Formats: sequence, structure tokens, C-alpha cells
Amino acid sequence: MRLPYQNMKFMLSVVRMQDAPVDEGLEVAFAGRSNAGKSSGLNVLASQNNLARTSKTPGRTRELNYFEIDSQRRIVDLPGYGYAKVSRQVQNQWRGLLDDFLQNRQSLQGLMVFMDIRHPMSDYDLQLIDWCEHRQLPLHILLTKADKLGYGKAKSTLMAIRQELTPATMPATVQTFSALKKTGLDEAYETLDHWFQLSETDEKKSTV
Ligand SMILES: Nc1nc2c(ncn2[C@@H]2O[C@H](COP(=O)(O)OP(=O)(O)O)[C@@H](O)[C@H]2O)c(=O)[nH]1
Ligand SMILES: [Mg+2]
Repeated sequence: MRLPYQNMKFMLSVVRMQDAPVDEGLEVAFAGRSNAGKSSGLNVLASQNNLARTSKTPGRTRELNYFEIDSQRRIVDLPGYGYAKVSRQVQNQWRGLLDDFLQNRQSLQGLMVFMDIRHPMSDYDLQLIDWCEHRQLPLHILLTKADKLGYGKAKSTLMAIRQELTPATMPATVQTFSALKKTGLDEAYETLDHWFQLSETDEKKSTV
């Protein structure tokens, strides 16, 4: 367990930015295709089993889901994308919401992009990276479900993605992660602490 993330609470879901929490304080967005492992990642980072609904039925989420860490810090789970089962109209709605969010949200400190390590850098992922580049917003990629690959293959995928990020002009980092095996947690926390402006001394680790 790790403070302050274990204090995370669900705040609200919104389908329009007008309904989002006041654009103050510090916000970090979790993004990625449906089924990439965002909800599982969020649950593990918060040390809570049912904070974010994990689902074997992909593509359900059509809202921005807000989670509060403390009065100044929030995580927002962005709508997934990449499954063709929804209509073009619904896809356009998601796209409009994401555009609005990514272009205008002032409290946004960084984007964590979740990618299944077996299928990284989809078109959608590349668009998210472009958004970061455009806004000069820090990017951190979690290569999820690393337990699905052997060590060597996971490592070579990590190196290849790191190489692909070298031309980026914003801060851009990448790591391997497994919600199942709980690996890569410390690296993810370090990035979050940095974006949430939690200094070394504020950072409290619980041994419970
Ligand atoms: N093996 C493995 N499966 C995972 C891991 N993380 C998520 N999954 C599975 O991947 C599926 C999608 O996960 P979910 O967190 O709902 O993805 P989301 O759509 O991005 O929120 C679920 O069946 C999870 O159990 C992981 O680290 N390892
Ligand atoms: Mg989810």
C-alpha cells in the first residue's frame, strides 16, 4: 500500500467537460485502448480491488471517470477506444470529448498511456502520443500484462518502444507493468509522485 494513492475514491463520471470537476489542482489522465489494462492498473496502484470496474467485456466505458486522491489531486480514466462494436456516432462523441479534454484541461500534468505489451503502439496510441507532443505534455507509457511475455521478449519490446520515443520533444518514458504480478508499481508511483508534485519527504510508504 502506498500513500496517498490508497486514499483514492471514485468521484464522478462525465460525458461533457462542463460537468467535470473544477479545473484546478493537479490532474493525471490514464488512457489507452479498451482492454489495455487501465482499470486493473488503477486498482493495483490504489491497492483497492473494486475501485475501477475491470471487465472482460471491452468498450463499455464511454465517460471520463474521475478519481480523487486528495483535494488537490485527481486521476481521470479516459474513455477506451479501439473496438469497432460501437457506432460511428458514438465514436465521434468519444473523440469530441477526448479532444476537448486533451486540448483544454489546464490542470492536466501528464498522460499515462496503457498498452498491452503484446500489441503496443496502435493507431490510437500514436494519436495520444501526438497529442502529448502537440501540447508538450509529459507522457509515461505502461506496457501492461508483461506477465504474458517471457523476460527477454518483454525487455526487447521495452527497448524498442524506448527507441521509438527518442525523437519526442516532451518528457517521454516507458516501463513494463503487470497488475496481475504487481510488477512495475514503484516505477509508476515515481512518475505519479513527480507529476503530482509529491516530494521525497511527503512521500509516505506504508508497510501494512
Ligand atoms: N495477465 C494479465 N491480465 C491482465 C492484466 N491487467 C489486466 N488484465 C486483464 O485484461 C482484461 C482487461 O483489463 P481492464 O483492466 O478491464 O482493461 P481496461 O479496459 O483498459 O480498463 C481483463 O480481463 C483483465 O483481467 C495483467 O497485468 N496481466
Ligand atoms: Mg476500464
